[in-house]
Amino acid sequence: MPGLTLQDLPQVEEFTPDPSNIDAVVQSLARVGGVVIRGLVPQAKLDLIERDVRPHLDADSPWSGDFFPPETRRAFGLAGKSDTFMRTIPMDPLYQAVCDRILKSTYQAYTGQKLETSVSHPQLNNTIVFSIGPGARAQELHRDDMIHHNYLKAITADEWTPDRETGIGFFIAGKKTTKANGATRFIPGSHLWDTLTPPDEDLTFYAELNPGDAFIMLASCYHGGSANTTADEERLIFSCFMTKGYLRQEENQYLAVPIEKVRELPEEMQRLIGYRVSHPFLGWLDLEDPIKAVYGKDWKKPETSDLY
Ligand SMILES: O=C(O)CCC(=O)C(=O)O
Ligand SMILES: [Fe+2]
Repeated sequence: MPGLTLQDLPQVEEFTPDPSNIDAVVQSLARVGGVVIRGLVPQAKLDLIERDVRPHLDADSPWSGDFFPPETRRAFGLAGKSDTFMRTIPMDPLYQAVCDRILKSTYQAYTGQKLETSVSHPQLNNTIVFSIGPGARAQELHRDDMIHHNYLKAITADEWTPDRETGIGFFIAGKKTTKANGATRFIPGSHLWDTLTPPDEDLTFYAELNPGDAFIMLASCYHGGSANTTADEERLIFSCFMTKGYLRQEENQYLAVPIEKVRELPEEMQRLIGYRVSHPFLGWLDLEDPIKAVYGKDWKKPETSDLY
């Protein structure tokens, strides 16, 4: 975007996690593409999540490609590894409300002369904990909606509608994140750009967060992890994405979470990670609700199977 500076772009807004902020958060995402939520997760919860994930971070080995710097350690498949992570991050009520507003899809289609209305609920796309150590270089700016081949045309903020979006990211600071230790940077308003407009490093805003603060971002925004230029600070981020119910999940939940672990989860979480039909007709098992795989022979077949 030649000639533009960060001042010309929409200003990033901050909110508290109060549920009454949902409308304002959605409006802000529509205009800016990213919002900061202050004070979402208390320190005691962060400590519990860290205790669950630290052994997995320690066991991770350096990434061999160049998408992540080698100083990055990650933990994945969190639905099978940390109940506190799942309840606190993906299932956060404000985040879920935002995902419902933007990613829930209602579709109408004729079957014969009958107009059927089907609802597809958002589902978990991925779970990642990042620990990024001193000396890590910056990650290239990218849009996570590339995974879904989401070609977009340039529009104005007034023209934005939720159907443009394929995913919403949620990044919670497990430790203080600053520009110096590699805070996620993103280009405000870049969700309104044409997909084939390249990113511009001069237009980035750094989402600097205190422990427990959150950054919510549309997957269509240019963003990336930044360089950790400190001598001794770890940047610890607890993250997930949600996606539309009819798109393929980035992290394969059916393989990432052993079925024995899935059986231990509350039904709400089983549904969230993908054990549900996206209406109409997507994801069935024997033309029935895939949750039957979780309950095995204890599963009670409903009287009428509704796949619309
Ligand atoms: O490290 C970060 O803050 C962001 C990471 C990221 O964007 C990614 O891995 O896709
Ligand atoms: Fe990303």
